[in-house]
Formats: sequence, C-alpha cells, structure tokens
Amino acid sequence: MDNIRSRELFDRARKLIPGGVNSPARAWTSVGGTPLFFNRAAGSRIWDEDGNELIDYVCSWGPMILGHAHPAVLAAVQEAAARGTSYGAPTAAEVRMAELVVEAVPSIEMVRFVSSGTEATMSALRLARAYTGRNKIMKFVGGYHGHDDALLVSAGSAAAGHGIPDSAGVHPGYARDTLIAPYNDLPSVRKLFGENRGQIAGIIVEPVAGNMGVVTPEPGFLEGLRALTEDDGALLIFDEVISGFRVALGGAQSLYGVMPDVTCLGKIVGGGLPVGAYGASAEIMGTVAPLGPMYQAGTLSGNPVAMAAGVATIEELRKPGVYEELDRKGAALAEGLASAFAGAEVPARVNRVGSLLTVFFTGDPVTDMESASATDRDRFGKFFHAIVEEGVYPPPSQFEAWFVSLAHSDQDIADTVASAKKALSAI
Ligand code: HOZ
Repeated sequence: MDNIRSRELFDRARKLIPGGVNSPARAWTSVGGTPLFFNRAAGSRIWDEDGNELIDYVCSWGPMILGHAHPAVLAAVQEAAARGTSYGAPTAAEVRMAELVVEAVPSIEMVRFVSSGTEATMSALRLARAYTGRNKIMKFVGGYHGHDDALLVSAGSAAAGHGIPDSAGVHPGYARDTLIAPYNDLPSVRKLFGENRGQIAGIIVEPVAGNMGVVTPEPGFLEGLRALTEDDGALLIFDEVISGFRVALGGAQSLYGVMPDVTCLGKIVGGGLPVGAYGASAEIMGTVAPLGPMYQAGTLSGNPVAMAAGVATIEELRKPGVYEELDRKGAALAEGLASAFAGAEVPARVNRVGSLLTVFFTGDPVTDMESASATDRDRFGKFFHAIVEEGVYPPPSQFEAWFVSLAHSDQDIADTVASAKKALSAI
C-alpha cells in the first residue's frame, strides 16, 4: 500500500508537533511504522492522503457510532454553525442535550457539559472531593481516564503503549493520594478501604474497561464496588466515556444494573465534536458552582455546534432496534475473527461487549492489565500492519478497543473476516 503522502506529512509534522501527533495514541508507537494521515471519511470507510480506502474500526476512538459523516449529524451541525459557532451564553440546544442525557442515563439527574472526556473525569474527581471532604481516589491498573494529573498513575491506553503509565510531571502529592488496585480484584479494593477508612473520596472505574483493550467486569465486581463505596461513604464514579451510549443507550450502568454516584461521558455524547459531560443526582450536583462551592467552567462548554451534533446523534440512537443491531454486528465480527484465528499457530481470543471488542493473541483469559500485557503484543503489531495492507484499519495498539458502527454493513464485516484470514497467513 502506497503511503508516500503520509510519510511526507509525518516528516513535516514531526518538526512542528511533538512526535508529529496531537495525541500519542495516533503515533503508532507500539506497532511501529508511519501513521496514516486521513482526509476523508464516510459511513464505515476512511480514506488516507494517498487515496487508500480502509474499513474503519477506530471510528475516532469511539464517537462515530452512526458511521462517519452521518447525514442527520451533518445537517444539524451545518444548521447550527450558520447561526454562529459560539456565544458563551446559554442555549436551547444544551437544554435539549441535558434532557436527552438525563432520560437515557439512569443515575443522572443533573449534568454539566464540558469539552472533553478528560475534563469530565477531572471535574468528577474534584466533585467527589468537594462532596465528601476527603482527598484520596482509587483507580485501577490499566484504567485510563484522560490526562488529569491524579489519574496518570498506572494508566492504560497510549500511556501504557508508550511505556509511561506513570507520567513524568505529575505532582507527587497527587500521585500519593491515588490508590491503585488490579481490575476485577475485589479483595484488593476491600484491603485498600480497610487501610484508608473514611479517607477515600471515590473510586473511578471504567465499568467496561476499554483502555487495556476491552476487558469485561466479572460477575459481582461492579456490585462489590457499589457495596464497598456505600459502606465507606465514598462515591462510585463510572467513567463511561467509552461505554456511554455504546454498550446500551444508558451505558454500562443500565446494561449491568449497577448505579454509580457520578457518571463521566465523552466521545459519542458529542457526535464527533468535542464534548464531555459529568452528571449525578441533583443533590451531588448541587455542589457544583454556581449552585455550590466547587468551581468548574469553560468558554466553549455546551458549544452550540457541538450540542447540535450530540443531540442529532442521540436522537438517532434512541430509535428502536439500534442496540440490537449494534450487538448483532459486534457478535458477527467477534465470531468471524475468532473463527479466522481458530487453529492458528498462536491462539487468539476476542473480548467483546456489544459493538466494542479487542483481539488478544493469547490462549488465556484477559481479565486485567497484567493478563492484557502478557499477550503476544509483537504478533498484534504484525497482524495490525498485515490487515491494514488488506484495507482494514483497527486501532494501532493492543491496549485499545475496536469500534463497530451502525454504518458497518454485513459485507464490511465479512470482508474484514476474510482480510483477517489473509493477514494471519502473511505473518
Ligand atoms: N481516548 C482514547 C483512549 N482509548 C484514545 C484517544 C487519544 O488518546 O487520542
């Protein structure tokens, strides 16, 4: 596959932008090679600067659940933009967005919109500290919640892929107040509560982990976190930036029936534009300024163009049968990939919830960051390059999720499975 334009652009970019990218996950560091530079996308397809067409399973790392350039989203964005792109004042669009979020997500009574998932998690931690009057936070090894200082400790996603799960530059005071447990390991969580009784403001957890690759919560894990936080007076914070509006309209909390105190949203909620959100009961959200003493603000928060994209996306997702369709497509892809890998020299397995999945090259269950890290990542890198050559674009790291959209056709999925077979035989 020709990538001359991408290589030229990457050379120029590296002189101007650290690593040539504006977010490390895009740099292909853990798989090697030159990242493709894209300039167009529609439906399930994305085209690079050299004109190569690929079936896209990155989907902008999750937001494009309807597929790229969905007509309803484009129309809403164009209509909103024509009325001005930002006012720095309240709008009807953000009220409609808030109504849609509150209707969809069972534990949210009030919501505040911000501009990214990182802002959502950062604000949720501040809220937990303000509401409880405590300082410590618990997170999980391989949990990635954006680049807030307190959460760049044992982080997953590109931080793990680049070998810097504990970022430089984080104030030791923040890191000291961040407690770490392995995902799916309730005894470790219980032990930390025992050692820090009455000091933990909250646990932040991805209810379906998406940043060590997809790792599902084992039966009883989320329920156990709910019981332990309630018992200690700490808040349970679900980071649903990936799982929100993805695994169900109401997110993982509605799928598993476990209600957090605070929910963080991002990605899909903005329909491909920069939106994050955090929400909780009216009582907890009463802590947030101007109602309460916890300050949080943003010039572009609730931006009218971004709200229009979010509203249009959620309206589409509310249509009957959408999540059944996403689950059917996710299952077809996961089963097809598993059959393509059956009998291969290195065993592989697929972790999946709905339209969210990850391929791991291992014969063992992947239940946490330790087991995800022990898989054959070298083979993943080779498989990645081989399947890109076949016209399929999966995430360029083992520690990320594949995203299936409503625009992926049955033929796309069949072609992807055929490409996976060819890619395997080439490595
Ligand atoms: N937030 C995504 C992590 N799974 C990747 C996007 C990025 O870091 O650029």
